[in-house]
Amino acid sequence: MDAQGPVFEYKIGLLAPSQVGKSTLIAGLLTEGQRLLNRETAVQLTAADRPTRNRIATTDNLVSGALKARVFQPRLMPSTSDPSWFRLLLEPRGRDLPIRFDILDYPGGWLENGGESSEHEHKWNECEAFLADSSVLIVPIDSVLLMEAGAEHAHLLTSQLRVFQIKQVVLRWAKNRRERTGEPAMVIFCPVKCETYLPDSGSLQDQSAELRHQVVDQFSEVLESIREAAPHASIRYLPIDTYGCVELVSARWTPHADAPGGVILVPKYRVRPPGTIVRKGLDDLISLLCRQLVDSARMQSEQTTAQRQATARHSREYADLREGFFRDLWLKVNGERSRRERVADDHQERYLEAQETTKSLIDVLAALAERQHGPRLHHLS
Ligand SMILES: Nc1nc2c(ncn2[C@@H]2O[C@H](COP(=O)(O)OP(=O)(O)O)[C@@H](O)[C@H]2O)c(=O)[nH]1
Ligand SMILES: [Mg+2]
Repeated sequence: MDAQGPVFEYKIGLLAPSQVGKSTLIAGLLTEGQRLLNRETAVQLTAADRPTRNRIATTDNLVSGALKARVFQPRLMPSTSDPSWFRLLLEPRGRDLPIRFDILDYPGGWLENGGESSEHEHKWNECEAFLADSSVLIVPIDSVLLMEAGAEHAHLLTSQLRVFQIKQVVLRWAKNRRERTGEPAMVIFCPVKCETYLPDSGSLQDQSAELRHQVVDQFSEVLESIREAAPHASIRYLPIDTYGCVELVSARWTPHADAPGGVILVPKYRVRPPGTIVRKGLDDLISLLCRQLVDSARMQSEQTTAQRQATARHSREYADLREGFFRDLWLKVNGERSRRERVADDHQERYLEAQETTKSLIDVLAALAERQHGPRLHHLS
């Protein structure tokens, strides 16, 4: 908290190798967040700075344009080349009470092998520190890879999903969280590119159970590590379509020198007319994040309120303290008594401010809690 009012800040980390859909997911999060929150609830979501606004606009234009032109290629988005921080503000309407969350995007290749140069390695170390310190970890998972690998290539899945690398980061995060049990701790497993497998995106077949089974199977050791190292952490499963209006036509294994096993799975899509984005699951992701972060802000604010209440009581007692006739007279004459009273008034005011903040956050939580989540969200612990 500072002089301009309370600012609550949280970190959100994404964990996925390259080309899974991290950058698209972040851009979709703000676009969808604005649509959802501006319509439904007592809070609004905005980009906190210009770089965030610009990056989201670029991604949104690129994706919408390609879909309108019906040219959807799997490698449409330019690869992320540097770490970038997306800063979003969640604000209760009409109140100066911003909750800021920073989302880190980085080249997925760094998670795979730490980068190719010492400069990359240095930057990746910074990213790892951010990830370890995040309140929430989102793990986007390539559904096409999980579902279309086929028996012949099934043995490549674990290495292509980079399960080991993800487990390393998650372990460090979990140990960190265990030391700070008063802070939020949540991991969300988000299969992406799952338009073809879930019936609510227009797919004729329902393979949602199989998709979930595959995720739990492939990431079972990661799940175990979290439960062991940070038992208080919540684990959620939430499949997401960032496009929704595309359909998988085929997926073929093609030679690729850098990939584990020397091959990658290349999907081909068809755009469903009229080519407008129908995002799925992102609304639940936003609700999850908002509730988790507002709830943490509430806990933090309650602590501050309690501390300030104690301070206010203490300074009031000191201001009212009688120290004997002559001493009291002296305190009055030299202005010390009124100085103590001013301090006590000041502390009382700061206490009331914190109490007001807590109350506002509780109101926001109540508003957020009214929204029911969709059928895609599941608890994994
Ligand atoms: N079908 C489908 N493709 C997606 C989805 N999200 C991302 N993609 C594709 O995956 C590619 C990689 O996405 P990107 O966000 O750049 O991944 P990053 O490397 O993890 O940041 C993009 O070019 C998109 O074509 C999705 O929800 N559905
Ligand atoms: Mg990227």
